Amino acid sequence: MQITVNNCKLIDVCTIDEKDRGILSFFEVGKHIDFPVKRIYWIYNVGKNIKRGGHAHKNTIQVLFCLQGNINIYIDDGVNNMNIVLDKPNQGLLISPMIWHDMKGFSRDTIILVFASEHYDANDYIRNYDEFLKLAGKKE
Ligand code: T46
Repeated sequence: MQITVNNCKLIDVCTIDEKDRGILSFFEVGKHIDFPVKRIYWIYNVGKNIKRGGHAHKNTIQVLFCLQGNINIYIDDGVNNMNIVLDKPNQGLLISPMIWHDMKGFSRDTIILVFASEHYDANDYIRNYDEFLKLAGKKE
C-alpha cells in the first residue's frame, strides 16, 4: 500500500518462518529503524467501538505493530489523510511527529505494541485538532 501521509510508512520486518517451529520476526535499531527506542508500551483488552489516540506528537516518532487481532489507524498530516489496517504481526506503521492519529476497529484480542523515540511526556501531545493544524502550518 502506498502511504501518502507525510513521512509515515509501513515497515515489513524480517521474518523467519520455520513452519511447525513457528515464526520469528525482528527488527534492529539502526538497521531497520533509524531512531533510538527509549520507550516501549502495549495496548490490549480494548472494548468494542472504542476509539483511542486523537492526538499528534510534537517530537516523538513511533512504530506500531498489531501483534494479534486487527486495528484501523487514521493518519493525517493536515493535508493528506488515510486509513491503514494493521493486521499482520510482521508489519509496523511508522508515525512521524506532527501526524494526527486515531485508532479504532479494535477486536477484543487486539494487542498493539509500540516503540517510541522519546520517554513519556504529556507536553509532547497535541490533543486539539485546530492547534495541530496551526502548529503544522496548515491553518492561520
Ligand atoms: C499514541 C498512541 C498510538 C503513560 O503514563 N505512559 C506512556 O508511555 C503512555 C503511552 C501513556 N501513559 C498514560 C497517559 C494516559 O494517562 O496512559 C494513559 C493512556 O494514554 P493515552 O490516552 O494517550 O492512550 P492512547 O491509546 O490514546 O495513545 C497511546 C499513546 O499515548 C500515544 O502516544 O501515539 O497510543
